[in-house]
Amino acid sequence: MKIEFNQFDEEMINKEATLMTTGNGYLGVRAVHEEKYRNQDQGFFVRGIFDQTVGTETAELVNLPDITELELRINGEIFSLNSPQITDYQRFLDLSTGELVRSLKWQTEQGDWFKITNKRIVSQKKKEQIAFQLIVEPLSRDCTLSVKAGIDGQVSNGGNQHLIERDLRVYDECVLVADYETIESHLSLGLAMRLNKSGAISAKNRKIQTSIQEACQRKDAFVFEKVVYVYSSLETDDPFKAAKKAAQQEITYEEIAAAAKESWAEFWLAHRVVIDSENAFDQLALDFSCYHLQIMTPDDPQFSVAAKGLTGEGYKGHVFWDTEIFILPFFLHNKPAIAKSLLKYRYFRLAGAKEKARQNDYQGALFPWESALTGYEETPKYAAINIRTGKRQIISSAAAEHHIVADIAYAVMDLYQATADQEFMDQYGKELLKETALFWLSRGVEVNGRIEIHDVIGPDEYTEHVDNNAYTNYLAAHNVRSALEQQVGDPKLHQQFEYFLEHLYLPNINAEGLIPQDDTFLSKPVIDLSTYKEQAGNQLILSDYSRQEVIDQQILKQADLVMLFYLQPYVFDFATIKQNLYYYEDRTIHDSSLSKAIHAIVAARIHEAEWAYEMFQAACKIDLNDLPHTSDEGIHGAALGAVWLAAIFGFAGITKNKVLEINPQLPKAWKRMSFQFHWKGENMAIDLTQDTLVLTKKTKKKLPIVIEGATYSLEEKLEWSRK
Ligand code: IFM
Repeated sequence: MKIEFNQFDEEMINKEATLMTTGNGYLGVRAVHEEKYRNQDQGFFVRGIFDQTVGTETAELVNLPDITELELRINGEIFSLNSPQITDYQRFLDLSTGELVRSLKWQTEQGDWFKITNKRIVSQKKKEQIAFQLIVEPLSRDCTLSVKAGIDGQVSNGGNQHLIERDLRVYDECVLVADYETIESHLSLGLAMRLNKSGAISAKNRKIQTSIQEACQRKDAFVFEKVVYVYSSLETDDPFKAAKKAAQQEITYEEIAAAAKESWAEFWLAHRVVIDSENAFDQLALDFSCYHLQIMTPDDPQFSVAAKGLTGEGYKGHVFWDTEIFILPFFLHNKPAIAKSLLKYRYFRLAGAKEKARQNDYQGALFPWESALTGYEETPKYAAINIRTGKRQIISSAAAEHHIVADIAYAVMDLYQATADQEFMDQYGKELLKETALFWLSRGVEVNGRIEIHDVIGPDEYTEHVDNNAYTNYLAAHNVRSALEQQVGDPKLHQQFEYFLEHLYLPNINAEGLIPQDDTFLSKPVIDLSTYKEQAGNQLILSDYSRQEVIDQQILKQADLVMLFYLQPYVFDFATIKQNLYYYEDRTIHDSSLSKAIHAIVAARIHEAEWAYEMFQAACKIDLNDLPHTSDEGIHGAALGAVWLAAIFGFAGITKNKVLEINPQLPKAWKRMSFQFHWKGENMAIDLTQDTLVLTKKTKKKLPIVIEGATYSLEEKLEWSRK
């Protein structure tokens, strides 16, 4: 269970930093090397610390002071990975323990050899704690060593300064404490670093550091440790005091590492998807996904998951539909309390969503396309300049990608269905359903006796400002139907819901058997997309065509109707799904990282397990590929969630419709698959081979399960075989 890079390559430096991020949902530390390198982007983030300063269009997740840097000198020579004499280089993130390790041998210009090992681990239970260790072993002769380490506030988000340094202190000669405040959002931040050695302190240019010098005997080891604590005013009134207090307690790297490793062992025991595959990479990709899902997700309802987790500055730390549709299901079926917490985040932000609806003359709640701490719209107005047209591209998602409203409602119902938690529904779910349903009542327009939804962007962002996007209309119907089922509001409102549902236009199959993605899509010209499909993810099409030209053709960036098939598998019959999957996939470039895994699920459901497997494997490579810059700005959080979705809802073949249905579709390469799945308050163990299925749970409570069309009752154990 390791992500390894056994060669230092400056070109890969930021990819490594992203992929091997350590964290715990509260904080994330990019896996930057301890030394400074020219293109290395350091990143240290705490969920919820957003700021918007002059010159920044929207709030950004603040990149916090650097705590990783460590300057090492041996006999006066500064250590660098660019030194020509480095052997036995190994660097890996052990997913099973959450520990990042780098070890190597270095020969100085004077000809002496040293073994240098750096370790890093983030505590899982004490969320504010991070530990670092450096071990230097002189292999040739005695030496003099010096290290410089501390807290470096000379940081920014791509040049935007967000922090004011308020105070820097040293306590007990080995505890450095720094106090910061964000410039506009006025959040306080206390950072403390406990060192296992004391030295000369300096504090200037927003940097506080200790310089330690020591002699070290041959075959002895120099062990240097740093334990860092970070608190903010989002948790405590006096973060400086909290950080200082925490750092004044003596603790070793090994103690912190032992506790963190125990937490990870518990996590994997309960939540690992175990695959016996011909391709070992499948297991690694699933482990990588689960690891990142765990470290990207806060367990506090005031916060949600950023599109890049806490691994980089990409998308400014904003929250998208990615959370409810791609990430939440992993938690729903593994740790339902976290799924509830993610929906509470939306509940607590209803004010911003209602305000956005009001500003746009709608009723109810129009959730922002991009959300941060406040819950108000955070989508930037413009994207990068299109090098073909020379024009800044307007981002229309905030104005039209309104399906996010129904996506949130979908997640509310998904949660209710899986947990049967009436209390959650009464306390949070109903209000979310009511406000989102009210939005759709006002969003629809009546045209010749039917309700239509105009001027939207569906999930496919290569098609803009269209009427009656099928995904949006069906999800809106589901939203309003759910509100009616839950009887939110008064009888007058129920009548309005009924009227909406009776009159809403739901695009259905045409004479050719196709469901129109929207009113105009099928009448647009078709072009050969094979070159672009081969280079999926690169948005190459935008260097050959302007955005408008892309919009005006049958070109999809990502799953749209296919997304609807995934979420509402019971609405269409098998033949319709099959025909439309072929048709729309042909026109989909998969330039969005959210696309292939969803196609894999739907392909598996139409019994195209091998095609599904191809798409699954491609989805696994969104971050885990050899290309140096695909993940520089952070991991693709939703894509990692979707890898888990593809395994569970694609290959294990789970569909949820009040009862659980299982139609296994393992690809040929998979001999076996086992995982745990939380459903209706029960924790089930599911074990599959090509032709068998064993379900076990701890209680005798009867649970109906449909397997390949036949209904069974699961008590403690159910064994099923296809033959
Ligand atoms: O939410 C997605 C969107 O669907 C495609 N562009 C990237 C966003 C963030 O991941």
